[in-house]
Amino acid sequence: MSAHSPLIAPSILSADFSKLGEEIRFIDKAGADYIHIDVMDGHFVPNLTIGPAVIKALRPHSSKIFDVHLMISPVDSFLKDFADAGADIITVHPEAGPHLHRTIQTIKSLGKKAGVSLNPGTPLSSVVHVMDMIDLLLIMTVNPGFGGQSFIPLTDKIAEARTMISATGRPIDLEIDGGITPITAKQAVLAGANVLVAGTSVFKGGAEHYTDNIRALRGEA
Ligand code: S6P
Ligand code: MG
Repeated sequence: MSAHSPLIAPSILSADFSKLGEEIRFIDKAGADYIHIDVMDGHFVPNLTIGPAVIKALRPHSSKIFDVHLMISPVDSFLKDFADAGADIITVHPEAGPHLHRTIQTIKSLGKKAGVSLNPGTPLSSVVHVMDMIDLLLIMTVNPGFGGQSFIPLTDKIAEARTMISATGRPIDLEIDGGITPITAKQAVLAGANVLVAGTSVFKGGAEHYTDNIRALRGEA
């Protein structure tokens, strides 16, 4: 593994939902660093997925970091439910509530790591005043809602985000989500990403391919 080898966060949106516990055990064993869980409400994004009860049921299946990406609005009233369910990192979008700073304060007060996710059209300026609080900055490289979309090459935005993170001197993850393949993974890492979310590219081919798929995203294939 090279010094610049990224952490891989498989998105279970592309897993077989009829056996999610088993799928999580497989990706844990295959070398996943974080387990990325996409929560959608059919309102903030045009799709519905899973909620805290499912996350709670999945928690015993892996001790890896549960990286919970909330695409729901309003988000504040659900933060405690996701913390109690076993999320380790809780990521919100700035548009998901009226007071981003307060939302992050709440996540931290629940003892969880806080992330902020920026849609392709949402500027980095949205997070300038919370950089001293967050643990993860998620740059979306698709418009959220569905797996399997094509990577939007926002490499300048990723590089600028890396500069902002370096300026803080804090260990903030720079995570990229959407359309990550071995090719786009390389572009994202070169631009400064250190965590890659991938659904389609991790789960393709079934469980016997998960280890190789993850290795390919790390640039090890
Ligand atoms: C994209 C979704 C993302 C997910 C996604 C990535 O709409 O909202 O947040 O993490 O599952 O999937 P893929 O197939 O692009 O790797
Ligand atoms: Mg996601």
